[in-house]
Amino acid sequence: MAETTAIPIAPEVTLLRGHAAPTGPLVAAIGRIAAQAPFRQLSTPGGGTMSVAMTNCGPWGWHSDRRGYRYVELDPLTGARWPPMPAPFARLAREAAALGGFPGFEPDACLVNRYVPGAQMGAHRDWDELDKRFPIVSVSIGLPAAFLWYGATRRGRPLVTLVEDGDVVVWGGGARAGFHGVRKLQAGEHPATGALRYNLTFRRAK
Ligand code: MD3
Ligand code: FE
Repeated sequence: MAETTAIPIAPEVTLLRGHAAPTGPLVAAIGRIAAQAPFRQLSTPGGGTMSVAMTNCGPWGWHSDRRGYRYVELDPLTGARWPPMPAPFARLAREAAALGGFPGFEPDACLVNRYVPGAQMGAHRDWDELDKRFPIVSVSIGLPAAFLWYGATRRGRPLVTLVEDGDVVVWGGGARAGFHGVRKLQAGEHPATGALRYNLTFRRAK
């Protein structure tokens, strides 16, 4: 693993620029995960459909439908367990968390997001996990995107950080409750992913 500069972008939010590069092996692993647990656009409790397509690997997978948001052990689409978390994914998450100031992180869920141009993620916080003392680790792959950090409230102007292929963001502690989102993806071409962006978010769900 290349050494990385840890850039604090807000209290307890650390950007590890390029820490997950090269991302080719991650893209290949995503392809194997999606062959077992296909990407799908989830419904929200409000009746909408998310523009980001999702799948999961690891013991627990994040799911949304008319009944709400929750972690499930079986993929509702196939009835099967989620594909196992590849060992290099778990190692990347653990090492990044430690660099971000959160040693001892062992994720049991990895949400895989797939963005096409025009897809976006509105301001929200990741709040379906049992123990909020664990951080979240996010890995950006492919086309660049604008991360939006709102902090304690979803009102007001967010801090905008451009994240690129291989960038890793770790947030925990007080920032664990922070509202965040992703601005609408712009069209482009990336050697690792073509016209797409992927994001891995590693969580401790249970
Ligand atoms: C830290 N995913 O799946 S990671 C999610 O890129 C989710 O797909 C996003 O939010 C994605 O729940 C982003 C989280 C994130 C977003 C913005 C930030 C972390 C941030 C801005 C500043 C610092
Ligand atoms: Fe989130």
